[in-house]
Amino acid sequence: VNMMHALREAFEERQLYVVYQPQIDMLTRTAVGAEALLRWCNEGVMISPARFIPIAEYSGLIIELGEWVLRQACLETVRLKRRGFDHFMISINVSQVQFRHPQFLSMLKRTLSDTEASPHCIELEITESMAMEDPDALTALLNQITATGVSIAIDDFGTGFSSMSHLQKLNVDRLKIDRAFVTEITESARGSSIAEAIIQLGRNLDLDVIAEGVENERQATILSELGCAYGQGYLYAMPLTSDELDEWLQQHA
Ligand code: G
Ligand code: G
Ligand code: MN
Ligand code: NA
Repeated sequence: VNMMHALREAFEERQLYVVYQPQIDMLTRTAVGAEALLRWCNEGVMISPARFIPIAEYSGLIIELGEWVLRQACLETVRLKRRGFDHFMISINVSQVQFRHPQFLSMLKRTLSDTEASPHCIELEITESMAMEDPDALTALLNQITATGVSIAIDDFGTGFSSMSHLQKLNVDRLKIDRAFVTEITESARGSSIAEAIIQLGRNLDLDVIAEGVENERQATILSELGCAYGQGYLYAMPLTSDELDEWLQQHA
């Protein structure tokens, strides 16, 4: 209850902010986009979204908070476009509570039109477990989102139990290989087998694949050899503030 109150106050007093972690084309080593990640600095102490997102979900604040993050990301794409980064894509994590909200689609459309962001510069990340429930409703929603021009990625891919036949029917654009499987790559002889299977699945279903949590060159080399197109992780860049992203892009775009 304390934290719920503090979170609402932080939101109202604008103590929450969004950072952007670059996403890289593994062949050219240039930035193609970034993932928006929410941050809360409470009296000098960082509180992880892994802790406060569940509270925001429970209290319902996630609806306003999620809309605010989407708006920030849309405005960021508009700002980057003015600076010449036309096709820079920003990915936004969408909570299941937000995603199931009856007004989600209208909120998305309204935010795109209010901010004048190009839908082609926005990607929504849903988790694998969200992608597996209530097939008919989900299929319809993903089709409606895709019709706006916004892309869909499945986050933390490999940690759930998607059936391939189900995945094939969904309007999805990209799979994000969970960090755990990227870490495993260099840990044993068969450590890359799950990453490899996901990359192959992406190829078969015509989906892009991005590896998250890429921390060293060995992982990057193996992923690249396996045919993984995109990477994200501390090897390339930490999550950056909007100003830091500008500076970083001077060198990496
Ligand atoms: O940035 P960090 O690694 O601390 O994020 C921890 C978790 O919080 C990740 O699972 C990430 O997806 C989630 N997260 C970060 N920002 C947001 C956000 O804006 N909305 C939602 N729903 N989840 C977020
Ligand atoms: O669940 P999701 O994929 O949205 O979470 C992304 C989280 O992973 C963010 O909190 C981000 O800070 C974190 N992250 C990003 N790159 C790396 C990395 O290279 N190593 C580790 N350990 N964490 C990372
Ligand atoms: Mn994510
Ligand atoms: Na993830």
